[in-house]
Amino acid sequence: MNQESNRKVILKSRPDGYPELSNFGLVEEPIPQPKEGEVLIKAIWLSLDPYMRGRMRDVQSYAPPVQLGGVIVGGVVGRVVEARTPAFAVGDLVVGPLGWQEYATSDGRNLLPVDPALGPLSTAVGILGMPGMTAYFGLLDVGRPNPGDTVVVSAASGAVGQVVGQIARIMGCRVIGIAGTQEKIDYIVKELGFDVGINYKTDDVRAALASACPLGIDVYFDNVGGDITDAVMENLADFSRLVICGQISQYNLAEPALGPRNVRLLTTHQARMEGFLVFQFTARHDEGRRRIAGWIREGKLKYKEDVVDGIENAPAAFIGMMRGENFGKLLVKVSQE
Ligand code: NAP
Ligand code: FER
Repeated sequence: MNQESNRKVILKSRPDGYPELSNFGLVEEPIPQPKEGEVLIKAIWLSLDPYMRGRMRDVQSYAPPVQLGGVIVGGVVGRVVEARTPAFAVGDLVVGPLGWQEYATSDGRNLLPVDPALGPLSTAVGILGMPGMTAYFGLLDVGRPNPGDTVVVSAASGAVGQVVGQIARIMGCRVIGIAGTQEKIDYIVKELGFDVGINYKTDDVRAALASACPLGIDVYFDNVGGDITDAVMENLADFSRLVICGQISQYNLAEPALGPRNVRLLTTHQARMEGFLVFQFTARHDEGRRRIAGWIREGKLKYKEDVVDGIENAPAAFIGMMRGENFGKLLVKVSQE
């Protein structure tokens, strides 16, 4: 590779349904020069996350869409390689929304320091970063599990789901995970200690939930939506909490699917359904990070990462995640630490 260039992945066209390689472009440009007051950062780890699919649509949500020809958004752990501000020094490790590229400049306002003592650098965009905070605050603050509760989580082996299930176990809950392959089911049950795993591609999810949750489901942490969520709603306990974290089964549909079709069951069970964004808890992320790092140190919490090498492979890896091909937190290793 030519060390004097910056390779970046841009949005060439907006996906119609599932994203395809032709929606992405790889361009090579000179490394950007930091202005006075800015730093230049060399990316080490790029996080690939489902929310990026939403930003590829021409729709305003909590954030604006990626422009055609623009670099795709993404969280990055990197190292400061040039500093034109006293606020940073060359060698500093930082995390921020720097996008799918090898180098980026920043005025520092969107950067946070990374403490390498808390864990490997990659965890700053994984279990100690956005997905870990999503699991921690979504489960504890929105789901409010009590000891002895039955907790169900979908996309259970993924970046968020694997953490949700393990924290629920730490809180003294029974945990049922739903995932898409036997290998993922074996992992969450045998390695992570989930009580039951349900393979939604081969099992009858309704029947499996009814048999695994005879007293009903107290907390559902929803990462997927669609028919899995309908099946959960048919097995609720009274006063249950449905945490709407994500709806990945809907992200690649040209038209949204009908549903949920049984909202009346929220009335029957006096249940509460609540959406949340990880950012609403930003002021408390240090608390989440400290507790998660503590559980990892005590051996109570494990995490699995799925690493792809090279920025040029980010599009294929992202497309794969939308099809369930990732196994754990999906990361791109952009350069050596
Ligand atoms: P992930 O679980 O590591 O990867 C996505 C997984 O979703 C895939 O591996 C696949 O696993 C599953 N999946 C894909 N298509 C599916 C379908 N049609 N039906 C059922 N499962 C499907 O991703 P993540 O980063 O942890 O994100 C999980 C969810 O959390 C996403 O919905 C995401 O949007 C949401 N999220 C929300 C927030 C927030 O602030 N609210 C923050 C972060 C993430 P299987 O093989 O098991 O199908
Ligand atoms: C995500 C899915 C959806 C996410 C954010 C959203 C931060 C927000 C969607 C919207 O505002 O429409 O994984 O992660």
